[in-house]
Amino acid sequence: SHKFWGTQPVPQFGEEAPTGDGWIEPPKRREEFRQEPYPLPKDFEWFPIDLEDPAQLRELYELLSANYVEDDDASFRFQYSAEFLKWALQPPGYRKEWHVAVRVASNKKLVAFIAAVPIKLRVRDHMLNACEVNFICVHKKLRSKRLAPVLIKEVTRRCNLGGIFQALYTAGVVLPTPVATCRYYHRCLKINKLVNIRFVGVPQNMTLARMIRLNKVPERPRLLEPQHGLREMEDKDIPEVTALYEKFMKRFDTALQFTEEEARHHFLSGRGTGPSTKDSWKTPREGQVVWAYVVEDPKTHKITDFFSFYSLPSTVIDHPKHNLLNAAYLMYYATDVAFQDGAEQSGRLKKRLEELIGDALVIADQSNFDVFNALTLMDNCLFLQDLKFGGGDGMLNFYLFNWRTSPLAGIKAIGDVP
Ligand code: YNC
Ligand code: MG
Repeated sequence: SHKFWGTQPVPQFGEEAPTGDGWIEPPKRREEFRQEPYPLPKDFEWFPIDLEDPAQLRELYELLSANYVEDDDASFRFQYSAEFLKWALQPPGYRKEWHVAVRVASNKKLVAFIAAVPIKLRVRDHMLNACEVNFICVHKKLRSKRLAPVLIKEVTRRCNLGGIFQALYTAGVVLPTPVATCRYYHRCLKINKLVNIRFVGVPQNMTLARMIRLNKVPERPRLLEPQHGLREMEDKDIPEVTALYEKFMKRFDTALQFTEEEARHHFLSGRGTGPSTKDSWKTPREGQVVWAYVVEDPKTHKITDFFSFYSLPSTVIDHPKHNLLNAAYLMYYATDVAFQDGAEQSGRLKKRLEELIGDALVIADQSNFDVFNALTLMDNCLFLQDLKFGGGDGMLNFYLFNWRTSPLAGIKAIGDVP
């Protein structure tokens, strides 16, 4: 029943579990791929969008703001900022020709988009030079006309011409065939507003006042006290952070691999402008997309832990008072407690992660986020429940293109909090 996905090099539903890991279609030489862009329906043309041009970046922002992902009952729609789009689409080594746009030939209006960025992905013991595909969007008026398969084939062709044959992508919808499925969890911060916009309801046996009290977070990050050593991540931390990240992520079946340059991009380049002040943890910078903190051991000056989160607001659709839901999303974190013998079994890892992510919640709360979101992956299931995250309706499916592997229990603890 999947007219398009049935033709693609992805595991099909009902196929036998693979016995080994590897490609589905073998790599080919550049000359063997189609050299010209796929044809578009008449009236449309491919457009080499240039995100360095503020006007074109603005057009992309507007297309996505009005037409990108909504929740199931069309109450909220992602509103990626222009700064976020630049940060996500221009990592080190990005290729401009992998930002694929479609516009109406007559009036040049932007109506569809898809993008790939280069990544280095470890799946079990294979290192893949791959790409991550994201931001597929077709204008609402052009839906169900089979434009999406053309976008996907075109971005695939361009990646193939660049010598890339595997991809990672995520989607809320179920397609053939997820390698992992995670659930979204939400830590409510601004209860009044979240109830007001119906992001959450007040449970039967609860009052609003009690709900507010139960969800209150401290006013100051606990680890910010000098004896603990929490501070904003700085450029000089990047070598240690990159090494700590890599060692921490070895514990999982799959992970992105970052060079120092890439880590610098992911953790520091989205930080916006403006000085780093003592109070910067409660005053976001102009255009800030990413928040990144380290714990520096006050005695040894070693970086022992870090965490990061990013800002991704959603439009509140058709609400008289509020038009924006300010959401923070947990990104990467690591702690050297994980390398101590028996840290997981003894509960020491859980305790440390509760301290770290608990402080991330305080910083997000002070920076005026309404909600803090996290997925059931990595070690998140250790702290979600006790830090008062609640399970949401949203699921996120992870997919690999042209790579076979058995299901990744390694995007760890898939499924619900125990
Ligand atoms: C989706 N999200 O199943 P079949 S996530 C992939 N990802 O094909 P039409 C999708 N495929 O089932 P529409 C998909 N959603 O017949 C639908 N499809 O085989 C498949 N929404 O095409 C669908 N963004 O053009 C069906 O559908 C075929 O007009 C139908 O367009 C779909 O970015 C879409 O949710 C999603 O803008 C563009 O609904 C549109 O509905 C829309 O008739 C709102 O398409 C925004 C939205 C999805 C966000 C994301 C990840 C994208 C991954 C794409 C796959 C990449 C593969 C790897 C390529 C590189 C390889 C290398 C090397
Ligand atoms: Mg379509």
